Amino acid sequence: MRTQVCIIGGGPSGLLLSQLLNLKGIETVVLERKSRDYVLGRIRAGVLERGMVGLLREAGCAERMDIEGHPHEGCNLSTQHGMFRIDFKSLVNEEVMVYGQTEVTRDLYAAQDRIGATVIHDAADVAIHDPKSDAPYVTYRKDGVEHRVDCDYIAGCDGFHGVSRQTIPTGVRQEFERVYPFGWLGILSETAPAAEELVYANHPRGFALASMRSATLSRYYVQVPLSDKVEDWTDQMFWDELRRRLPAEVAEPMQTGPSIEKSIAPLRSFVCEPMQFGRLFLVGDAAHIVPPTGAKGLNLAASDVHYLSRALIAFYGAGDRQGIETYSATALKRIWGAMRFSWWMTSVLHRFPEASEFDQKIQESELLQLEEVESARRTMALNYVGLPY
Ligand code: RFL
Ligand code: PHB
Repeated sequence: MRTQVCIIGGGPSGLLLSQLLNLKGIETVVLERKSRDYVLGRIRAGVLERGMVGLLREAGCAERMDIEGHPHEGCNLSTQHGMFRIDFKSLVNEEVMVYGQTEVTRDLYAAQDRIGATVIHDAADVAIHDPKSDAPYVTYRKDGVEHRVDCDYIAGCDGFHGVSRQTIPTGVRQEFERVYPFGWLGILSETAPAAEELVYANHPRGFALASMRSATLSRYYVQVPLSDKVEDWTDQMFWDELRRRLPAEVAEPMQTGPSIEKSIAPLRSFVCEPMQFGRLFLVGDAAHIVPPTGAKGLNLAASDVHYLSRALIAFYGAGDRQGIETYSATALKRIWGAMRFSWWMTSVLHRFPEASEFDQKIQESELLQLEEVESARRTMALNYVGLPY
């Protein structure tokens, strides 16, 4: 088989890239290791930046998001002094869209089906060959049969555990990492959200977040030690702990019910540089991971797709190689901005086991500054709604 761009991974990065390229007449083949149902079963991000919302509209798959998504003009931070609001609208005249990653992915698959794009599921043993040559190709196995895809370019959209990043020789790639000494225990429940907007809580017992997917579906998280196992947490224990950490005005009226999903995610910051190697480009989680505190993971994947799709469209349309040659540097500049913000939000909102009393006072002072100083809130709002592309 021959195509112009072979895309490894059928998560949000791979599907969005495929959709944007196909709409400009560029041929793609998407190779996904898992089944479609498996990919759609993942519960992940819930907050979309303005840039991602714009890209989904451009990709022709925003119809349902525009009806069912919830624009939020602010969020709340809760500290030992009480709760205060970060008003995105008045601070930076922007908003974010609350619409789940699962729904985004579902809409992307539907859009790919509509235009007849090639998405191959259950593709095993995907391997990248000769990415530095002018004739790269990708091999995979499906139903016991070996296949080969010859292409011009390869987009590695295969997440943190994929093969694409590992294809870049260790002498070429440099990795930057911080692992945090805690995880997030998250649940999804068919209950009305506890508050109209998201509530991020810094509490002496640890961080908590009240988020949502819709008027009838809530998503909640609590910070837990890395040694905790999901089986150790009954629903009742989760609700009791969440209630302790959220401010009383949110916790008391909060509806509870059985969890329909429960999992623990570790928190890390990770960047791989460079994000290109010959004709291979890394996109999304394949190249970087952020802790979820700033709600940036999915949004960063979208900004990579923005830069790479523009670059490939300029190349195929006008023979312009500039965007292709500078993809890594352009994408990394914005990635490091979001890395800094996610690290900062994680640092001010969590309780770190090794924190000294001095560290604790500094954290309290930082939160007080956010509460009292408008320019501090503006900087946070600017980053939360997303830096411009
Ligand atoms: P994905 O979504 O991981 O998709 C990669 C796809 O590639 C496939 N794949 C392969 N295919 C072929 N061959 C191989 N060898 C392959 N290896 C892997 C995988 O099956 C998968 O379908 O990466 P992508 O598209 O870059 O999208 C990134 C986002 O998914 C990610 O940044 C966010 O979900 C991160 N994230 C969160 N982000 C937020 O903004 N807010 C959140 O609340 C949030 N919660 C989360 C998260 C990520 C989590 N992970 C990764 C465990 C919660 C969790 C649990
Ligand atoms: C979520 O709804 O899953 C969510 C929202 C905001 C975050 C992280 C996760 O910062």
